[in-house]
Amino acid sequence: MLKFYYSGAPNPTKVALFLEEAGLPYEAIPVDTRKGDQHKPEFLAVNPNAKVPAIVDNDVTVFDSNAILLYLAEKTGKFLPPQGDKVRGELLSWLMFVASGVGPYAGQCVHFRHFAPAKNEYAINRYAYEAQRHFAILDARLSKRKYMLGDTYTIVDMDVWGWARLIPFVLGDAAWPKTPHLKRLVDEISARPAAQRAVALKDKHKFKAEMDDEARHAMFRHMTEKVA
Ligand SMILES: N[C@@H](CCC(=O)N[C@@H](CS)C(=O)NCC(=O)O)C(=O)O
Repeated sequence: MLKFYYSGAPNPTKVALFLEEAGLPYEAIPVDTRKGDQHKPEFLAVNPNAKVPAIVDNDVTVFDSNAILLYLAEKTGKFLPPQGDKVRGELLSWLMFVASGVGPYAGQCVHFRHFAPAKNEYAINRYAYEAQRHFAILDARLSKRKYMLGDTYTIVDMDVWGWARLIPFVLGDAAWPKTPHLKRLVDEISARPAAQRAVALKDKHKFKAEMDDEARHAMFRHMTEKVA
């Protein structure tokens, strides 16, 4: 059975959404990143980048949520747009846009707003600005079409949902009114039974909740290792 290495964080949750939507049987294997499970040799053999999500599907190992979504969609033929080079170009572009822009900027915004040991206004504003800018680009696209690639619900929408549903945590409660079309998509997906099961998956395991010294050591290693 497909092994799914996960936590309740945004990137694993989008893969959980696909697995639930597609009805694929899977074994959920918790990786408690606040306890340092991501650095254990058995997990590094699956993902040398020490991050969730990752999957092992027989002899195929895939890490990075965006790669996993594309792999699973192509394997099952589910949640892909209609055939055609034009829409294939759009699929790849928007997946990479989320992978290289939305995810990293939203993630760094969360880090500097909520977890960095000292308030750094420059870093907070830079990442908030970029996260907001990326979300606004998604919003503009969704102002003209139901889903990211048109009329069909695809892996790009799942990818977008993973981070966009956390906009209040990323940017603050005042952010939602700035991206109403994105909120419309998030609300629609969040209401789906598969999304509710994906979000509830984290409750099947008791993940560590405290962001204490052990968690900071596991997740923010730069705090104890000087590079420059
Ligand atoms: N590009 C990767 C990023 C994965 C990632 O940052 N995962 C986070 C959870 S959302 C993680 O494992 N954090 C633990 C750590 O940084 O130690 C993806 O999209 O899967």
